Amino acid sequence: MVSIIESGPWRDLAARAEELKTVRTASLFADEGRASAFSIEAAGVFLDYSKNKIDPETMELLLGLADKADICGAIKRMISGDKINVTENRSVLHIALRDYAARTYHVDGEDVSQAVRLERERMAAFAKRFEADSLLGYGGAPIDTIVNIGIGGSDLGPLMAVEALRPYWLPGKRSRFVSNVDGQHLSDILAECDPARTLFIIASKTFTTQETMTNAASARAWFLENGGDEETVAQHFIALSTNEIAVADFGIAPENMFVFWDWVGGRYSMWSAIGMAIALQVGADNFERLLRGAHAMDEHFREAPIRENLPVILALVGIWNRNFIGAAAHAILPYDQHLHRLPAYLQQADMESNGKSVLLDGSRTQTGTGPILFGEPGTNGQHAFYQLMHQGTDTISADFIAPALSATPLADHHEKLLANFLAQTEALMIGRDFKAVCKELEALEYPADQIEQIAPHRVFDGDRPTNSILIERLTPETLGALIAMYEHKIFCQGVIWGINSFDQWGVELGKTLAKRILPKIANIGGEVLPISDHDGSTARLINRVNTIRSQAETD
Ligand code: G6Q
Repeated sequence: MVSIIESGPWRDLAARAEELKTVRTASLFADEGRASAFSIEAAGVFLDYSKNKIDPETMELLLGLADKADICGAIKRMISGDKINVTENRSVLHIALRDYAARTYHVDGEDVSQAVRLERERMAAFAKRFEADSLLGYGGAPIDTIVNIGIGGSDLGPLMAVEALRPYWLPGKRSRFVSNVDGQHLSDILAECDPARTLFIIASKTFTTQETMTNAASARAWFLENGGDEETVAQHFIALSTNEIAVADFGIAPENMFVFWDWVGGRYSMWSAIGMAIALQVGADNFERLLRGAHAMDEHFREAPIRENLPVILALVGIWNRNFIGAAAHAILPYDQHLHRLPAYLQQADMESNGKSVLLDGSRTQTGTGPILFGEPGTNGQHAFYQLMHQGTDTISADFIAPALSATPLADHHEKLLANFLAQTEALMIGRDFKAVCKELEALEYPADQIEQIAPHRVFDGDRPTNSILIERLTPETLGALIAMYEHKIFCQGVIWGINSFDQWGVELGKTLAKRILPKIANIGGEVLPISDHDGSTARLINRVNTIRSQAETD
């Protein structure tokens, strides 16, 4: 496989980046049409990417790169069910889960659309029963609390969306999420639950994940010890999974299982049965609105030419910043408190998808791939890590995301939030040079020697690349469109880098080693066994842990 970095567009982009080194992004706004030329809108999402150091020539080169990587062909291969996840020999068809255009999707020649529709209907029917208070617990009272037990892709999407859609929560219903194998996570949540009114959702694609199975078993034991019995488990436990045998082995009947399929990647699964917690917390109709929002972005993604294609453009700007401007980290900064789990969600979506060093043909990549993602809601981040973004030694690119209207307005809070959203991208681009700082300090009548001392610390280099992503308000539709936009962006970047965005072998080694170590951890007050076959550091740490545990008192 010829690496993309050997291609003409890649080399030309590298040369263009050199030429632009001495150009200030702000100066590019001499072209009055820049902001409108470098903006694009689709499915209720408006993207302004004009505060990146790009010009029309750069954009043409980036579009040439997309052509060279055959983005259009790759999109077609994905939606036609080709097994583009080559290392797991799987199709990648999360868009089928939210198709409302009556399209058909095929895996191994078999139409999967009908199965998707049926499962969507089963989910909606179940959610409607919950909403109508007709899901009853063992004592006859309606279930009002759901506890989603899952991790990674079986946790982050539902959790993020439930938080984002808080204004749509059904009154009197609440949801909790348990992911960590740390027993404190489950215990803390169980302490808030009434077993007679709680539904446990065991969300696991494989139904073998250690954390989830451990939490599920402990939740079941707690239920049985606190009023439930084997007969009433069926009223209080449902499973979301692809593994019917393991679900049955756990004791959950087929009618309490909602299925999805191996062509739905874990981190792309919130649109499937894995979204059950969302459907229960905001209602089946709002869950459908979420899926329809994603579908609208999908329609745009598959139909729009690449130069008018929002996810493609976002991907290209990201490639430019990552590979040619040198931004190895990318911040996700939602100016909406309800999106507070979006950075964590996208961290998985992006870093697990594109955190790869090997190309599809098995050779090592010669260029940077997925950036480090991090973020916090604005304005909180401004009082924490933005310092480094403004004045640190590394360039960090960022997506600033905001709704123009608040879902729950309060006094002038939203105006202040928006002012900060707008000011930060301006500040990051314009910066403040030494002369301007001196002038300011002179106006404040600072003595000359102090100005000399202080001024360098107050200089902002500027030219920090940002995207501004604006939506009218955060609704199920705009949330769906936003997430679909990011999914497609990640996919396009993976295509250009020539990597498989849909496997995650990098999480395997740690899991295997944890299994090996588990039997060596001493019981409280138990015997310490000699540790061998580990590196010196790990062996010593195990010994130290075991010494503490063996000397501790049992409760
Ligand atoms: C996502 C990953 C991973 C997965 C979890 C949970 O793409 O595959 O985060 O979602 O490991 O897996 P299960 O759903 O199988 O428990």
